[in-house]
Amino acid sequence: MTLGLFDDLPPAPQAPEWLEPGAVVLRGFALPLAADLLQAVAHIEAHAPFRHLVTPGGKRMSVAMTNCGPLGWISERSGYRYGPVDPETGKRWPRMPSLFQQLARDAAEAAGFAGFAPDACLVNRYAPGTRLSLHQDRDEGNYAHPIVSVSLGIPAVFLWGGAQRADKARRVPLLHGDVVVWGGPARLRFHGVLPLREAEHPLTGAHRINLTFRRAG
Ligand code: MD6
Ligand code: FE
Repeated sequence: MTLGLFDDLPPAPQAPEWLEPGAVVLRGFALPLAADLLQAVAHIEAHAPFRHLVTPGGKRMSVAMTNCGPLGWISERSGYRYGPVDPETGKRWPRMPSLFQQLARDAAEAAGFAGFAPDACLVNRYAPGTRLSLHQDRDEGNYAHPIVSVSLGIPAVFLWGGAQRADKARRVPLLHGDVVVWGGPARLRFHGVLPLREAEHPLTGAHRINLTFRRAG
């Protein structure tokens, strides 16, 4: 039974789940903003379509990606880099909505990283079967800034590894509205995403959307 009286209240904040010092899962942190975030993604996608990047090694990534903000993350034959222009359109990446900036700042602060001002937001789209193998986020100039990663849509299992690729990775289920922040001593941890299972979400259909905020410049 539910009490109608409480139906309009925001969800109760959940305790942060620390993966290790510097790395935390904030359950449901983005939930109140989810519909607005997805509307903004639709706008971004209309200007900078999702595409499957090819790794410098020549493999097509199963994750579809686009970006917003002053800098976008791209893959080229010569390697990964951040740049102000979308190579597909020749135009600058769409602006980072202030809602995105505020969410990233608030989540980073909740994880102990005050004053985070991202200049890059990588938008990732996963379909069932899409995976992301273990990697480090190491194309940013300055590892003093954390990474903020927002999950929307269908569930995923996040892999949280160690300092070496071969280190045993922990499996962390991520649901719609969950936010993971990693920085400080955990900034260069290996991480990835297991192949997504078939699922449907009322706001995203058969997709997971991940927003990854960085300070790249
Ligand atoms: C996630 N994504 O989707 C985590 N990193 O939950 C990443 O770690 C990531 O999607 C680098 C490039 C693309 C990504
Ligand atoms: Fe990553």
